[in-house]
Amino acid sequence: MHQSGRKPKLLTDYAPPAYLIDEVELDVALDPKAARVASKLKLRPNPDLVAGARRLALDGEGLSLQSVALDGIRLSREDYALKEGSLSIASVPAKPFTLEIVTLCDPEANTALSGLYRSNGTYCTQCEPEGFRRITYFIDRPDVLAVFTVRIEADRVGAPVLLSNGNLIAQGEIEGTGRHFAVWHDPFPKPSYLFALVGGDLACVSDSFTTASGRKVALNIYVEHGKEDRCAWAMDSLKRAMRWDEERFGREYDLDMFNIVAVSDFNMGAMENKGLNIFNDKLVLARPDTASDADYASIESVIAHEYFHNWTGNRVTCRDWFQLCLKEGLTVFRDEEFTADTRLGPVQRVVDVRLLKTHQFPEDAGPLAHPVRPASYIEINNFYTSTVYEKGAELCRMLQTLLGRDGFRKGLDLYFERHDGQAVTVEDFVAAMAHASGRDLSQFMLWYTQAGTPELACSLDYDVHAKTARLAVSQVVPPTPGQTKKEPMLIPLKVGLIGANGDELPLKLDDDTPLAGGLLEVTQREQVFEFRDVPSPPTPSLLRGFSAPVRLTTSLDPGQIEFLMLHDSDPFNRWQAAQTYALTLLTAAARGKGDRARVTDKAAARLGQSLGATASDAALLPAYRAEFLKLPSESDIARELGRSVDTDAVHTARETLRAAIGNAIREELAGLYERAAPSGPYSSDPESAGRRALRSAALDLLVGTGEPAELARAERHYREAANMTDAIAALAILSHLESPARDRALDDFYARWQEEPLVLDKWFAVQARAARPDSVETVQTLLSHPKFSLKNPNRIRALIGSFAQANPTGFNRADGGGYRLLADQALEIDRFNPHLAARLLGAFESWRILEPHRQARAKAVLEDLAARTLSTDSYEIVTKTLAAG
Ligand code: 0A1
Ligand code: ZN
Repeated sequence: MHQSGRKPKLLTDYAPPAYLIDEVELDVALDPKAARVASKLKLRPNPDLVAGARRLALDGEGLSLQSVALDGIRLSREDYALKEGSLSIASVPAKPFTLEIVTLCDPEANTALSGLYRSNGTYCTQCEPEGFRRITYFIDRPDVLAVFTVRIEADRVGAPVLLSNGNLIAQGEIEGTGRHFAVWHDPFPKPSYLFALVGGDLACVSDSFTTASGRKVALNIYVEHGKEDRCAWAMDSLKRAMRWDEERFGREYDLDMFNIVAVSDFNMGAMENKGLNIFNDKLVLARPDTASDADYASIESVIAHEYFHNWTGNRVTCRDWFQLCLKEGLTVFRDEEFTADTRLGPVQRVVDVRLLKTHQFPEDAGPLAHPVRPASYIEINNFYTSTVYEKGAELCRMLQTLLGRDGFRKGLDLYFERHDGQAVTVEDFVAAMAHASGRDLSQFMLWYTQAGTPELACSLDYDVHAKTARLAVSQVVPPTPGQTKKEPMLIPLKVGLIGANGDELPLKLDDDTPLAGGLLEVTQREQVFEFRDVPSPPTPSLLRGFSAPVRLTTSLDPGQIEFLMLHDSDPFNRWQAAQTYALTLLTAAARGKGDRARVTDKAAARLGQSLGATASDAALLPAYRAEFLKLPSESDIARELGRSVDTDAVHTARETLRAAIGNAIREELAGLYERAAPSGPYSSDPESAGRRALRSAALDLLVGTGEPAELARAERHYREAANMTDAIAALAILSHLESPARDRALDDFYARWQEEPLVLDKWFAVQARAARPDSVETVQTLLSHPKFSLKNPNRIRALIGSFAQANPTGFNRADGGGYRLLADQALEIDRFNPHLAARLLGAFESWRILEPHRQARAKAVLEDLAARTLSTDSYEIVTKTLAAG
């Protein structure tokens, strides 16, 4: 590995490109081992730069160069230099010129799945962030925008379908060769990372969409033959997303055609290439018997996410990769809003915050913490993180909270008006928001540059005589790697004061106008807000709707939390109160030893009663009620403990509370379970999905009692399941147990689904996640299962990823066996797919919060990894994970 490739790149080193490329003509002859790419580039010196040295450098990786010609004249070997990673031409004209380059690449040998590769025989591409340079020599950076025309030719039988970005402008046979061609033209200038090409023998499901202005757009989803009956949900989601973006943000689709291709080998979820989205098939294919409600939900949000990128990412793109959150944070925010508006309402916030806390909070608290806009990176592939995506979305949400929905929309309109067709920065985005609203957002910019989750402490004092309630707020942003000193942030803090009878009290600060929306703006390290005319001692509801991504501590006592859990009118905070109450019991139990490790039956019963009351309240949405029955996860408890975590003690604490609640409200849960039984055929609508979620959550608590009758209920649930949601829910519950019922269900599932890769992934995943003493051995054995293969990323993630990321007791087993297993597998995967290996190694990020014994085991394995030959990707993760102390 070149040491130079390991030098951090810095945001402050940004310099505009010396040359621009206005037009690209690509001629791609597909071949499994030697795909020939002829490119014709129209270049010109960047007019924004003072004329300097006329040296041109193009990026290229793993290419076999056949020829280079400048303005029609073939260059000889002395005219250019070829180093690993670049092709440079010492002297080029000071005016526009044409470069023609012919290269070969080997799609079949491309196991990194970046550039042009094959998935089950289909040719496909992945160019974000730096894959285009593995297809041809180019100025492969997002601020070089060109108009692409692409001719593809391939064997007619092997690849009857030929696709690229934009609109199809020609196609035909190449007589006497058995080959054919297609020509695609994309009128919108785009950076190379949005290029895509597909060639294969695929089936197509078609539909159409008429835009608000009356243009008809052809919609196509391409899948492997035989999978056509699993595309309806993706297509439906796409059409709803297109309509919603018109209605909510005034954004219309802009080409005549929108194509989606599902492939089975893909490093991530999906990719927003202009007019030709390429998807991991897991995020397209769904049928009630093969996909769960969770799969339906992911498909809907990722289809929407990639579609929304057409404006936030493609029409307006990023100047450089440090600005990744500009497109990702904003697009995640948009897809979250889409699901909230059209499907889940307030439940969406619970789902999003749970995800944020599970993945982003640990990242922000650990050695890999980085600002939403990082200032340096070694390998950009490592920055497709929860901080950039999910925390990035929270920043957009805070802007919307601060400016109001209309203000945010005006800001976004101005952003599109100013920057359509440009590659821009976070500053440009925030400036549009500031100008449209007339607000100074300079303090807000700290959210993009300071890493770490702010800690917000709130306490409320009531003065009976003055009838005032004083809310004292203080904020601390903890130090993170490379950032020891932090400035106070602008934190939107939504609050409410609740009277003893459950009524909302008016919020009056200095004058008589009640505080709009309960929104306070915290801007200083210490601040006091005094509410006047408060008739009686109130219970404060703080950080409503999770109005900022902070860790909140309050002075609330258990009685007040219990009160909020039953009476808060803010649905998010009502749910949060239940979680907080449970977490207080769980952390106390996990910290204790021996008898103190027990959750008292009395406390558990109280919690159970409150949870049961909400879960049974038919006036609430079933999906919302289900969220109450889901106890905090083991990773929630570990995060809350923050240090000296013993994952076995965490597991025991949670199992104890689960059993105690199950016993305390068993009858109520059984009643809920019965009442939520399915009626009629499967439907993915939120009401039906919510009922299934409620029923499974009740089942989980019932089985937690250990009663044989409840185990039998779970087995029945599995046997009678008429859809994948119910089958997998029962299988997951059974998977943790030591019982013939578990083995029967697993065997049955395997027998039924062994030939369906996406469903079989669930079988691997459910076993990898099972919290059992032998889980390391189980995973080890499954690694040699005939159906396991390191060839397919979904299979790797299902087994190894699920184990490392979703099985805290197994992965953190006290003898270090889980760490060793992950390290060995990651080392092997690193040789052929560094991006995937590095992502798996991210599972070590929280090792410093463990108790000393486990820490020592993890450290030894990490040090061993650091001493091996690693890809740049894995090197960055391993060294940073070890470094910060
Ligand atoms: N832009 C895509 C995510 C993505 C990133 C990298 C990839 O390959 C290395 C693929 C997809 C999205 O946000 O959906
Ligand atoms: Zn995205």
